[in-house]
Amino acid sequence: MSDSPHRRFNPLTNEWVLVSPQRTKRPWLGQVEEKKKIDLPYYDPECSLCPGNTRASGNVNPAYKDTFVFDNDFSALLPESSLAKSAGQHELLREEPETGYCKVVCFSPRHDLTLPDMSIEEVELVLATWTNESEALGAREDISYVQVFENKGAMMGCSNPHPHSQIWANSTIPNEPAKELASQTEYLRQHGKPLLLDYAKLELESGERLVAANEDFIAVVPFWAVWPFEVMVTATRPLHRLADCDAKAKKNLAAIMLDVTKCYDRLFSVSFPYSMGFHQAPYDGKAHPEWVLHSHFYPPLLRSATVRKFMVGYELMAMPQRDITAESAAKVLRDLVIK
Ligand code: H2U
Ligand code: ZN
Repeated sequence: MSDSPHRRFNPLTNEWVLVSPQRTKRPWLGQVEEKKKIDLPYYDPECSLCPGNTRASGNVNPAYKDTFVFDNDFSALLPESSLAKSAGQHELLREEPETGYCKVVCFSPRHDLTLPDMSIEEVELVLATWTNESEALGAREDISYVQVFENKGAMMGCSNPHPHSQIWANSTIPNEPAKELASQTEYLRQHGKPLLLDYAKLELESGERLVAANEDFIAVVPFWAVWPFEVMVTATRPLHRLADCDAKAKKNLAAIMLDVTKCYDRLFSVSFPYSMGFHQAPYDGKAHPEWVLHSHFYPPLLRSATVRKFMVGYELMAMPQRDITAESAAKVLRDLVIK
């Protein structure tokens, strides 16, 4: 692998990333900080997500025992929009109504847990909840796309440590999945095979960017990763959405999510912050043979529990840039996966 500056292409988004491996002689400078263990209570009377507590809206959470779903009290999308699709607007000043639904999904009644602290059965239950909610929202006439995501840690703007995720469902397909849809559609047209299945095959053959693998999924630091320890989990067979996973695939997906999040926590001896989300095939009423179910983990940390990567100057003005290569990052993470 070249040690000189180069750029790598992300075939899912059609964007390039600048890689400057010469800037780090070693993949990871090994600055280890004291583990700042924040002892959270099992139940926090002030937490808006704990069982039995009252939320900002005045609604009271039930005494839930496993997962719990509610409509976001501060939804970014609403089922109705008063904005009319106006004709005659200038092409430089376009606006359109956007409608949808926002949900919050609590993983557990336990305030002090995070995904990697949970058992595989508990993670499977979270997957089942995401699946059911996605299918219910996706079945609606007014929905074209369902985004499941988790912001973890204050560094990623997460407002509350209580383990939870969100689901936003839109009437249109948002930017990132729209780019992925175009690329995957074009790749299938040209090659007759889904882009991500071909990519997964390459990664399984080479192994150099692999973090974990099982019969249905691989976790890799993608060739085109932007964030230092970015990981993509992708299916290795034609699964389009969470709902396409049978019991075995669901177990394997839960297992690989635990592999990834546990090795993340070991990396800098800290509860590892990230934004994670699933990219499922759009729910726009069309068949999606091009689409392969996958998730992206975007963690901000670079060298320690406190040294983060900023996407600033050059990244904002020109293109994303990274120092450590995807291969170096993958090796560090792979060595931290418990076999
Ligand atoms: P984060 O995952 O970014 O922390 O967001 C939590 C969501 O929970 C946030 O979108 C919602 C916020 O609107 N929320 C409620 O719906 N009710 C509350 O009482 C607190 C938080
Ligand atoms: Zn709580």
